[in-house]
Amino acid sequence: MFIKPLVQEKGILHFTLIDPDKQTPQKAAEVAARAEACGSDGIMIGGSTAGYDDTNKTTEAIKQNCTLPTILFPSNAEGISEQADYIFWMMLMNSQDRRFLVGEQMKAAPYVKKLGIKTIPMGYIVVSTSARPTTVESVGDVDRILPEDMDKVVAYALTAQYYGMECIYLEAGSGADLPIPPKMVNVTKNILEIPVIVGGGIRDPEAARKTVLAGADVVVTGTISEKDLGMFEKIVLAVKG
Ligand code: 1GP
Repeated sequence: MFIKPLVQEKGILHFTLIDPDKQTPQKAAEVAARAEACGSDGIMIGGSTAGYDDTNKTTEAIKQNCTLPTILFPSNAEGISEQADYIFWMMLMNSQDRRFLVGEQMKAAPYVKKLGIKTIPMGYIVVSTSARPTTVESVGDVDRILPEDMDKVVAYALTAQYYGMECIYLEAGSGADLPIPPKMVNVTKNILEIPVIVGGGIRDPEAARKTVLAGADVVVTGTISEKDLGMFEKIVLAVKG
């Protein structure tokens, strides 16, 4: 167990997502150091196109510059690194493609065992909040969940919990038009006994605060730290405040 004890110790958490394909390892290390300095609680490393080399180099650079826990957030079996502390062991619950349910996982599992990376079992649920499908929606071939589909999101979330997942992640997709609606966060949180991670499309402190007030245990931001580090710091403060 990793997420629940960390929430019990530190309260609501903020995780910083770094995509190894969107910046150099050096820049990623700088962002990680800023994240630690302003109070973020963990560094997630992953992206839809990141392969082993980029993931490994970026994780190594981050570890040299930052003492926060590093958690791999892979989109496929290539996105691993022996430098990382943890890996989100994800099932894209609403995928219609076997690859994202068990296929990529069974490719990666022997390496995860060999490299000794600690797993955090997580039910990943992608919600369609954007006018056009986000990358994760398209690549993941999702059974669409619309922002008003409360019963559907709850059914997927409970399925994840009953599988024994340590947490669930409500994902609007990187750069989504809108974050996960607070009502959906609230409904999901109220029915589950496991922590709820929320990310995608959170670009300002107000959206971050609404997500926290709705019941998120962990708020994830990614794109904003590539674009505006000042705004990123304000978001971390809004989550932690
Ligand atoms: C994507 O939820 C994360 O997996 C972060 O999304 O890049 O929109 O912050 P953003």
